[in-house]
Amino acid sequence: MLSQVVELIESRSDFAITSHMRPDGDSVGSSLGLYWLLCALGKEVEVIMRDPVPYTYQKLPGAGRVRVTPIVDKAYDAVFVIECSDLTRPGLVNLDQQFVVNIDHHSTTALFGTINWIDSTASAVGEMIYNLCKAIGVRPTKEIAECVYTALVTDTGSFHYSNTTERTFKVASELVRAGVRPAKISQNVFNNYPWGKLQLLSQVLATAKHDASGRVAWMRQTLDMQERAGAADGDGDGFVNYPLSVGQVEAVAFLKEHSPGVYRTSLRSKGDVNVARIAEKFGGGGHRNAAGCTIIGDWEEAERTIVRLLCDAVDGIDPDDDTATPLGDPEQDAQPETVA
Ligand SMILES: [Mn+2]
Repeated sequence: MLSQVVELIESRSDFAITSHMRPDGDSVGSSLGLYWLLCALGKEVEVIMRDPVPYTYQKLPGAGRVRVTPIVDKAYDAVFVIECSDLTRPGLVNLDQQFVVNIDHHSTTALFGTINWIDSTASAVGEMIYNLCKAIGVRPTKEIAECVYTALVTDTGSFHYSNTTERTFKVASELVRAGVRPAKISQNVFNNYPWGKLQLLSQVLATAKHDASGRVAWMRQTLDMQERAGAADGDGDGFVNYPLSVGQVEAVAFLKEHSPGVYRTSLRSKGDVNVARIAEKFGGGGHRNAAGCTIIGDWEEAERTIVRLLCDAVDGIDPDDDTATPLGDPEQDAQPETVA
């Protein structure tokens, strides 16, 4: 919990911060926000990640200082693990030999840390980092504020998603007071795509389909499309939201070919339609309106299975009432996509 994190930071001096593979706005923003907070306290600290900071977040203060490494190669007083459902998600060898502090806002996270600070009411881990600032008595610097604001604005879909609360706006307002220029952050994050991403989007959108009712939509991305577009691995992130912009559509699946026969699947929904329940059937997880899982098998079969479950979900049928066995092996190789 928070008080344990405060006590740990006050009593120790040499820290590392890490987050999940293929980091997103919340993981990069929160990691760097915590980095600048610990710097402000005069601590030794570095951010270590298995994957590089995506192009979209490279303008964040401190992004250039992130050390990309597949292994934890020294002993720290503690390692903060941000936004991870379990200790394998950072993809770092020897992480299990460190004193681990687990900080997350997903209620489904495993309690893998020596200290676990989980707040499922926070819209983003960024909001928790802001609370940590307050608790430890550090005024948010411009660097902290820009990083934390980026976490907030990405994880709430620009304050569109249902995780956006009064508290989110209050924190955002205080971050603006601390020096954040929202238009500048939005420009850097949302109007800063590489050309390849646009080309990839045009190919992916061309595959979009919907069921007879128009309430369920799905689309796919193949490795071949990615190569033709000259797109990077994370360039398909966020595409799942496009079909949801259609008024009638209540649930969306986006199947992204990760390697032959392995599909990273993002699920989104509106209102009461619970896609986390579906993701869990494949060993994934997430929130009611945003979840993810990995499906292993044949394209057509994978699509059919997930579409049927989504159709059931919009009709109010519980996925566990269904006797059909889903594709994929939840015990093997499946891990949640990172979701807001
Ligand atoms: Mn998050």
